[in-house]
Amino acid sequence: MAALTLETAGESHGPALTTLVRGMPAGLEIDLDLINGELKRRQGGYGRGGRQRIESDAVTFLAGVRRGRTTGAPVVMQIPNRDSRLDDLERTPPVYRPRPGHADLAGSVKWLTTDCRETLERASARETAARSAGGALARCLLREFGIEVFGFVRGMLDVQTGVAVDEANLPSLRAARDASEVYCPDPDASRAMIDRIRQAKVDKDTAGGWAEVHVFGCPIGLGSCVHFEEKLDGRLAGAVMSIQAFKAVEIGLGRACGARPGSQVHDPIAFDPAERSRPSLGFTRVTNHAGGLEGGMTNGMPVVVTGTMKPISTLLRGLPSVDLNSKQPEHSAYERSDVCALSAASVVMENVVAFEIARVFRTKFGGDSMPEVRAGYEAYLDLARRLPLEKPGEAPPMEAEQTER
Ligand code: EPS
Repeated sequence: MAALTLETAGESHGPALTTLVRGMPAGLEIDLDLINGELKRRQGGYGRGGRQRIESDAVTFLAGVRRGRTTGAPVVMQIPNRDSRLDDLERTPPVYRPRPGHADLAGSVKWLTTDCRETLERASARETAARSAGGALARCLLREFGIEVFGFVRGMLDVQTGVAVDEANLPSLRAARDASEVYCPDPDASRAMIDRIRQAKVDKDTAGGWAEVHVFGCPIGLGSCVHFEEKLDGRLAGAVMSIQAFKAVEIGLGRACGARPGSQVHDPIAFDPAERSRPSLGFTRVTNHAGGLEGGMTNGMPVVVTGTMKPISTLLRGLPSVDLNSKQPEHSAYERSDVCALSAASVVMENVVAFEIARVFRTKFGGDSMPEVRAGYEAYLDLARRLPLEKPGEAPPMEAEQTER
């Protein structure tokens, strides 16, 4: 078994985007509708620009899938760019006036050029289509084990929804979110956000905000408390922070932890035998300030991650900058862009979070094929339910436990 990894490649106006996922077990059924559905959602959201009317994202599998199932070999997916014009100088002229907030300045110096075009094509959030495809593929695996991921827009500027998310109201929340043009399950907040985006457009300005992702059904113990690079909170923070334009990531209570004493932060532990058959093994909490993660591992509560997206750095009215050739003051260049891409970013976030959960899931349960993964998963939960084991490190005989039940 290879570790689950994700790589993407492709320029915004190149011929195609490519996704490479290694480490998927053989025999996983691919839900193409799920993957393409996520790509479609990522293209939408109120405030997107003209590019999305040109593109119609869908994946083609180039390797690793046969007759709708993974083979165990690396999976390669491709998403074509309809607006492919990288080599057309007239349509992609040089850009010498970097946009504050964009990768333009740092990237141009990095690649020793004064043409920001090189950077903007490489740094573009178009790449997130490829990353979302990888995450959606990972969701096909998670779903087999009852792990569900839900992302939405929590707020923008002065608008915040107080909507509560739990497993029981997931279907209705999903329906409400999917009926909202800004992917927020609260209709009043959605209307207010649309107003803010409209106003930003009138002002030739842009808007960001907050997206939130909840993961339900993770077994206790995914991640690590002994290998820093395997800590799930760290992996999630890295994955979310690496989405274009994200400036902050919080787990559970996040920043607010700093303003409370320990007694008002940590989630008291209880045990409910009626919940024993669930992946949380019967351990319950009334609060979930930890956002489902303690010591870098899942603790049986839903994983809750919030990401802050800054407003898009391409403003129609421009911002003070300099010409990289003359070093003289200039207004930053305008390139076709979005006024607000927060809704799309919430879809990306949902899928990158899913990928990180699938990654630690694969690490814990191993196996080369789906039956082996399933056996590993079930054996672990079975042992965990039998705790305390008779001798440390040893499982009690199956029969004894079965009669006890
Ligand atoms: C982006 C600018 C716009 C966005 C693009 C990200 O593209 P273009 O410059 O082609 O108009 O629409 O996002 C996508 C193309 C996408 O699929 O998400 C940028 O500057 O990052």
